[in-house]
Amino acid sequence: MNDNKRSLGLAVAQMGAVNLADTRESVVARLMAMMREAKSRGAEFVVFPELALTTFFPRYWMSEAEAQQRFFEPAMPGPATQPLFDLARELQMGFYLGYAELTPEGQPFNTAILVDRAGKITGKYRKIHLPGHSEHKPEAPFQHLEKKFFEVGDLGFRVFDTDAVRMGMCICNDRRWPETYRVMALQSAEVVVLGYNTPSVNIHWNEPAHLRTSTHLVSLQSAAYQNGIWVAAAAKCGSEDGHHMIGSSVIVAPTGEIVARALSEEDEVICVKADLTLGEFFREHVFNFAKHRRPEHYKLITERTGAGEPVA
Ligand code: CDV
Repeated sequence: MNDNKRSLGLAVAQMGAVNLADTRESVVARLMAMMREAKSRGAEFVVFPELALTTFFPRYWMSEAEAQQRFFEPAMPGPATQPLFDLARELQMGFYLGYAELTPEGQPFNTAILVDRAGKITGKYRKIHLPGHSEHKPEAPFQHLEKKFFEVGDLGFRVFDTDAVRMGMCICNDRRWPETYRVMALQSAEVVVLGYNTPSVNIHWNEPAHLRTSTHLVSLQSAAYQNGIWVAAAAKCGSEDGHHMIGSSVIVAPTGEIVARALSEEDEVICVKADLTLGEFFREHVFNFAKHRRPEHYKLITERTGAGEPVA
């Protein structure tokens, strides 16, 4: 028995649909209710979804100006979100929140923040792997306009020491890319948190529906194991004005095992006591980076973007 075990009460607050007609205030009330539930179940940190404050608006064709006026936050916290920060301080609860950020210079980003138990923002991440397209696809059942509405994130994959835990963040599509986690694991991340909105239908090819969930899970499980980290992922899911998105919010241990998984496609809190020493075993042995990595043989990863010819 290791008496020096460090642990974190880690919760994921999955959200059911946020429809176009829903106000920021009603969404924040839902987030606050789940924060209270997470606290009552022993959590010290709760993960909310990507673009948690609004419907997943990149599915709708509109101008950038209209999107920014309706769906972006020029300030964080702002009048509608301040109560969430106040509650975090009252409950001594940290959180991750995804939202559409409009900077004072007018730059639009798909952003996530880390907030500590004092209600202070301790970290910010802007989504790097933006999926979808920028042109109108009138033939598609819906749009995926992240490349139109957001700029590529400019903050890199950083980690943050928040309430004595080293945390990294990413957002939705980032979770499918191994580079995302490895860059954070090389900064000794212990936990990576993320939110997602994954439509059940792929507008680019006739993807079998079950693959949307299985590729989501396999990405998170392999990332957790290969980097010796906890991964906690929060969905916004269910049917938003008739557009269905997958659920299956999970918390994955450094063993690669799913230790908690949402059952519903509604607002639902899942919670574990995460043993932060568990990852050390993997990082000291099979994935001892300092001992076994061979970066001199990984050069193509940073030299090439797309696949090309064999190297001589
Ligand atoms: N919001 C996302 O980034 N969604 C992508 C979809 C488009 C595949 C995802 O990876 O889940």
